[in-house]
Amino acid sequence: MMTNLDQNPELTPEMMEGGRLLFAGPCDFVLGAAGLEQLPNADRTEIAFAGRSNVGKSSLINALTGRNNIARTSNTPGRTQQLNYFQMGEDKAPLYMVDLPGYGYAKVSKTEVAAWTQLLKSYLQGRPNLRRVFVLVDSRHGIKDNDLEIMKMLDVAAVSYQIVLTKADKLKKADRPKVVDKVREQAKKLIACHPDIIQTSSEKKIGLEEVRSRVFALTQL
Ligand SMILES: Nc1nc2c(ncn2[C@@H]2O[C@H](COP(=O)(O)OP(=O)(O)O)[C@@H](O)[C@H]2O)c(=O)[nH]1
Ligand SMILES: [Mg+2]
Repeated sequence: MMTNLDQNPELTPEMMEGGRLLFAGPCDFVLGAAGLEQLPNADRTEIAFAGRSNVGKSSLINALTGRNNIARTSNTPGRTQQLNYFQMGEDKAPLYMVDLPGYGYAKVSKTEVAAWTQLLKSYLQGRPNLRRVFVLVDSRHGIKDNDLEIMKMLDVAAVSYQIVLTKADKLKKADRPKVVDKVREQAKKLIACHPDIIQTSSEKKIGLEEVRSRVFALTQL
C-alpha cells in the first residue's frame, strides 16, 4: 500500500505523531472576527483554511479534529463572513486555526463580495504570524478562477500557501493521481505555493494525517 510517507518523503514519523496529538487535543472556538480590529493578538503561530463555498472546508476541519460540528458551529448564518478563530495546541505548540469565509457563493451580492475581498486582503497583508493558508480545491473541478484570485493575492502578500484537494473519494482511484499531477504543474507557476499537493477525502479519511503533520510542522518553526 502506498502511504503518505512514500509520496512526500520529508514527512517524518515525528511530524505525523505531532500532528496526531495536536488534532486530538483541545480545539476551542475563540471568536469570529468581522474586522481586523477584532483579531486576537498575533502572539502564536496561525494557519488558515480558505476555499470556495461547498468545497468541503467545514467537513475537512471536522474530520481533522475528529469532531462532528466544530466548523458547522462557526457556519451559522451571520457568522459566515467572519474569520473564525480556534485555539489549539495548548502551551507546547499554541496555534490559531482560522476558518476563513467561503468565496464564490452565487447568491452573494457584489457589495458583499467586495467587503469579503477587502477583509481578506487586509488580513493576509497584515497578519505577521500567519504561517500558511491551506487553499482547498475540489478534486473534481480543479483550480477555478476565483481560487486563482486568492492564490495571486497570497503571492503578492508573500504568504505561503498549500493546495489541499478535497473529495478525492468522488473520483475513481485511477484518476486521483492525474488530478494531483495537473494541479502540481499549475502550482509551479505560483510563487508562494507549496510544491506538495495534498489530496484528501473527509468522507473516506484520506490525506488527513498529512494535513495534520503539515500544520504541526508549522508550529515547530
Ligand atoms: N463525497 C464527499 N463529499 C464531501 C466531502 N467533503 C464534503 N463533502 C460534501 O460536500 C458538501 C459541502 O461540504 P461542506 O463541508 O459544508 O463545505 P464548505 O461549504 O466548504 O464548508 C456537503 O454536502 C458535504 O457532505 C468528501 O470528502 N467526500
Ligand atoms: Mg462551511
